[in-house]
Amino acid sequence: SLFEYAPAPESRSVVDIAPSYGLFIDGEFTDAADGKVFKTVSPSSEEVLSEVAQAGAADVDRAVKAARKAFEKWSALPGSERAKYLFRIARIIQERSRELAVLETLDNGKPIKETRDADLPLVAAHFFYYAGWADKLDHAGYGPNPRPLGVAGQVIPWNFPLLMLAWKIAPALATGNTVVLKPAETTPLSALFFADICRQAGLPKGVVNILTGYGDAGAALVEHPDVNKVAFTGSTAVGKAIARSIAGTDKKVTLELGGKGANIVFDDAPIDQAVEGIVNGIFFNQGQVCCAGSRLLVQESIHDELLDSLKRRLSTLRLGDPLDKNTDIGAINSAEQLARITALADTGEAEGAERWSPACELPSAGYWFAPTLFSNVTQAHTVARDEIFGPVLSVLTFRTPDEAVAKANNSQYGLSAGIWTEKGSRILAVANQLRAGVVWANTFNKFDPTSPFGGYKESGFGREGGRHGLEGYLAPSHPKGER
Ligand code: TXE
Repeated sequence: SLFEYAPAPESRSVVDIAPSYGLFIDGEFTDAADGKVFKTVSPSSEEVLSEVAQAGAADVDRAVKAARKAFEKWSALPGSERAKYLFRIARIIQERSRELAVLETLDNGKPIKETRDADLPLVAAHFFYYAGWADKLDHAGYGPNPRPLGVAGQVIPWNFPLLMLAWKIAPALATGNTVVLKPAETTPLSALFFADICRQAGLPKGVVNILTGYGDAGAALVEHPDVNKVAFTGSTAVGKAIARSIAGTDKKVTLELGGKGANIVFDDAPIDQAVEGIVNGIFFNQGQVCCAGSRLLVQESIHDELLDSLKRRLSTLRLGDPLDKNTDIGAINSAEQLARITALADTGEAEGAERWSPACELPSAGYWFAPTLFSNVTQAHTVARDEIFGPVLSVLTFRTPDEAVAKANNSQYGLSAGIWTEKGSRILAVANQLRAGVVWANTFNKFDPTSPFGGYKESGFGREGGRHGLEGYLAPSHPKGER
């Protein structure tokens, strides 16, 4: 009947995954110079999906050379020509979005509902948005000849593989830079499919190069002397190491690192709406989100009521096969990440917080972690301080707006925050006092290519997205606009 909604699982046969892939250098797929390969597995089943080439320093050098060579012609193209390629890429992404969504879900473990409705539409939107900028840079206050930097070395994480690629590649190409990008070792496949899309779009050879591999390849890339711009998203530890390694060079750098976002719920908040926002804030992508609302700050007077509603809502979440369209909670991306989450969550109990999870059965194969809530958390607890990067929410209380602000800001990070209240004046007052790159009001995890994103403190620096995202890829214009 019309009232029964039970969509079938998405079929994995919509995507054709080859048994092996090479590196994408100068428009061709090629083996690593030393012939090394590694396997990528599906975190929900531990099935080997494919074997991909493992880049080393020699491959990095080859890719940077290809990007340097391509830069001359690419940067000399009129913006309107570069726009055409970006629009073409955006449209192919839309046309192939079902295939890409299934691929991303298989390689990453996140629910198809998310790849289909969030990741893929945002990926296409990013390319459309920056395509729109490519021919308008001359008129946007960047001087008559806005200059690209050269070769961009980009290193991305595994939590939003294709979206992070879009955040990095779209503004780089729009501004006339060329790219060498290294995806994370646990999620190489969508970047390789993107390489194929570049070929399909007829993008000139060498403008985009994709190097699959580990951290050593990432380090060789950012340290390469012919790389002019470094863009990194990942852990704070690696971000700091990168900043140190390029100190003293003239490379331009943007770092997008960890977070410990506070979701602040005032006593006048619409509770049901807030519960949805809290759930979305921490359980979207299994909490493996840099701007996750991993700290819930709730006004004391509504603590019990809110916690009851939250527990009821968590009990309805469905965990399991990420290709099932009904699934809310998918797999954790890797065994390493699962071990990290487990260890951090265990400190919660050991340090005296109260742990709760809804009844749910974890599949026997793959990497899984049940949605977890810690109450009676104090600011000293590890679960209130460290980024867990998993489906774990820590609940703290406050009495006054000032106390809420103080607690929200009591973090080494400053990436995101949320405010839930009916009072517009309070939204403005509190938002202005929060040291967070993005503050959402009565919503959470809302993204748009037109909005800049980035952090304060140890969450990194520079902004991606929006007009601000262009600045990270342009040289300061010459006083008289001379080149
Ligand atoms: O990150 P890494 P990991 C946080 C999150 C998570 C923790 C560890 O808390 O639990 O980091 O995750 C490449 N030079 N975030 O170990 O190592 C690596 O190959 C250059 C938050 O996966 O930072 C991958 O491509 N590159 C975050 C990318 O860096 C290096 C997203 C990220 O991996 C490198 C991911 C090196 N020395 C993790 N070492 C966010 N901000 O969203 C590794 N890499």
